[in-house]
Amino acid sequence: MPANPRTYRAATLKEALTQVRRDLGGGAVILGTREVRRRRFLGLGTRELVEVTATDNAMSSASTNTPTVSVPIISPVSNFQASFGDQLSRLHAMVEDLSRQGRIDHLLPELPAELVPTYANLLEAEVPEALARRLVRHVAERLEPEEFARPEAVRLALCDAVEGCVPIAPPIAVVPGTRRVVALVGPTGVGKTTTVAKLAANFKLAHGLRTGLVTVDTYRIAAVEQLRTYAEIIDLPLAVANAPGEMRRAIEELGDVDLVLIDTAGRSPRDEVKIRELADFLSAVRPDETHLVLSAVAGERSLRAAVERFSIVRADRLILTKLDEADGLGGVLSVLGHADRPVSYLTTGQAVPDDIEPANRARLARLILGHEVVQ
Ligand SMILES: Nc1nc2c(ncn2[C@@H]2O[C@H](COP(=O)(O)OP(=O)(O)OP(=O)(O)O)[C@@H](O)[C@H]2O)c(=O)[nH]1
Ligand SMILES: [Mg+2]
Repeated sequence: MPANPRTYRAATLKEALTQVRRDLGGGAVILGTREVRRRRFLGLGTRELVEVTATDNAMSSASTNTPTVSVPIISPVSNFQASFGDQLSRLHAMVEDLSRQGRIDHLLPELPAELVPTYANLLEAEVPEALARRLVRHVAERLEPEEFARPEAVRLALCDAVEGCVPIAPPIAVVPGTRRVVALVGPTGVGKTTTVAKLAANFKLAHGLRTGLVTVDTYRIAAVEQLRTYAEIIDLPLAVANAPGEMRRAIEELGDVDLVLIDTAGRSPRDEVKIRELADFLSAVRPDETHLVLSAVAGERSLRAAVERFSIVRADRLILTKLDEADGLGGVLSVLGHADRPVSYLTTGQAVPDDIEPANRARLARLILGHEVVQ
């Protein structure tokens, strides 16, 4: 007689069955499967999980060295279960296969079983394997073994591990009477101009600082007009530079300002020539700070490429935009760990000037882990 049914949740049936196998051994009997929705572990929104209810089968568990997972579905057959029938059979075969090869028990030899779901969740959120292992190992080292089964303790320790991977820069430090020059650079459409407008509005309206704008975005039709519209609404001086040799003049044109924000044309990370051209514009004025603007919606590979290619312009900080739109931040986390540049601001929507905040380590870690949502 099956006893003590237990529930296992995972992103895929295969992962859930792996958990069942680890926990209950080869004689496990699957009592039922269903789909459940749960708030995303990393990022926003919800995701579908597969929940498997299983029990150990005393009849078969101790009897054999050939591990098998039997999958009789004895709960009422729903459409879901029916549609999964085939898949279950295939997975049954796959699990048997893996067991025969002795691989399941060695998939994660160094991880305590209770932390395997945490590891699986990180992988599912597209955190690269090596980083996911590092984070879970950190959790394992931080906690006493008896705490592994306490979700809140695991959550806090994981947050702590993630915080260690997100370097933070202070907000732009403007000293009234001293001109600070700050440039924003980055791939196309990531939100540079909108972020310049948000920063300008906040520094001028909230802090009363004299702020001016320079645009070197003379490539895209209406790009200058976009910034000019913001400049008019916020009532700021705006100067345009069409060539590197015009940069100094453009800044002087703004008059006596405490903060110069330079908006630049979006560049494809693949277009090295244009990025070099941008570097020429900036080296003509040597900004005090250059922030590389990255969209949290972008995948890990393109984020990495942007960080790498824009190193020519000597960006020393990162601004993460569109956190409100991102579906999972595993890629962002991975890139931040390698970017060697701290994050200065986060932007969380299209509204100027509201949807921007100085980066905060704990907040960013919680957002990345889905412990907190934007706004
Ligand atoms: N959801 C969301 N949208 C944003 C955010 N920041 C900017 N946007 C939107 O992204 C789009 C592009 O913004 P821009 O500021 O024009 O981007 P850009 O980097 O200046 O673009 P290029 O100059 O063409 O390279 C606009 O529709 C913005 O409203 C954000 O934090 N969240
Ligand atoms: Mg722009």
